[in-house]
Amino acid sequence: MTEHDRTTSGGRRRQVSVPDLVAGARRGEARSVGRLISLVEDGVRRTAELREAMAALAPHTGHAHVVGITGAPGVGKSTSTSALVAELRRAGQRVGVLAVDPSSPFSGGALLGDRVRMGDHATDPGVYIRSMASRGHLGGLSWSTPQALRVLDAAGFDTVLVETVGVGQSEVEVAGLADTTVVLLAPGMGDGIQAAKAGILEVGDLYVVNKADRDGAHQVRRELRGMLALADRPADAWRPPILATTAQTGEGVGEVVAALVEHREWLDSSGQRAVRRRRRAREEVEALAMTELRRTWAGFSGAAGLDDLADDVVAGRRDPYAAADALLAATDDAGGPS
Ligand SMILES: Nc1nc2c(ncn2[C@@H]2O[C@H](COP(=O)(O)OP(=O)(O)OP(=O)(O)O)[C@@H](O)[C@H]2O)c(=O)[nH]1
Ligand SMILES: [Mg+2]
Repeated sequence: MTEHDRTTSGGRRRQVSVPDLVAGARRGEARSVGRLISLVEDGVRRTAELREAMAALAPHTGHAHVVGITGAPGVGKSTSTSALVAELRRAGQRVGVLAVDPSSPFSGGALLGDRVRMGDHATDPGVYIRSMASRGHLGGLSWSTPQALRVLDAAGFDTVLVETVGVGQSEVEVAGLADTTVVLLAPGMGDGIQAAKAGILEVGDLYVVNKADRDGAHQVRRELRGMLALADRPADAWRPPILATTAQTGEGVGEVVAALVEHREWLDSSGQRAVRRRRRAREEVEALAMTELRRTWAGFSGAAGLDDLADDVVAGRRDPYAAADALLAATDDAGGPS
């Protein structure tokens, strides 16, 4: 995205006001949506604008069905996402796509291949596709991705697909963000073992074995079925279906959409949507508050500065509890994290 309307350090007036951007996004203008997400990516450097934007967007959120798509590198997440977009468009939905790269603090380049794979939708005004870095620090996914999701939600997309590579904690994190989490597997990648390791057996609402055209797809399904059967679930819990797709041809993708609809209905009838969204909001508020606190603490100088307190602890002049108390007291004196 080269169309950032960055404010310069000289404080020159920005070209587009936040209310204009929000209004544009609400009309479904891709350019405004893109600029708001850039604002999220710029994060702490543009806090005032970001706050203004989030305040203006808040009343318009809550409509979108957020679907997380996760799985090991190369299982076919981007190809599946593109096929899902096509299917959802056929059903008349407006669809947003957020491809989050949790391993990189930079967006754009690394996901160039995605732009090719999702190129079919590049000129469709009912589709918005954006790659985003999630930043390797201060909360990762839990900080920036929910805010980008809020932009897409307020922009009126019916479904928002969030693609995240399953590396370590990220599939658990994406599960925290989504209303419905789709875990993708594929034959020939040692996925069975990986699945157990990465804890994805707990997070999936739908399991999709992609590359069904390849040998071994049945085997993966069988293994997965066996492992999921061992999971302890209450009688009224959602039972994650295991589906098979060939994302390249679109085969089986209709069934995935049907399962998404079923899960969405279950979320509503069981009350789980509210439970999940509250948990999501709690984590978001906590992550933001922690970020603000750290920023405040890092800015302190003098007697209660974090470095000075650390020196006191190292030298034995204070114990860590007393130092923590002093830090918190100084935060209060500073008027709290505003
Ligand atoms: N045979 C076969 N190949 C597939 C299928 N779906 C995707 N592929 C291929 O698998 C490769 C990886 O697909 P991607 O969609 O980029 O996978 P990904 O999970 O998004 O990959 P990363 O984002 O790099 O983790 C590409 O070469 C695809 O063409 C399928 O159903 N069958
Ligand atoms: Mg991909």
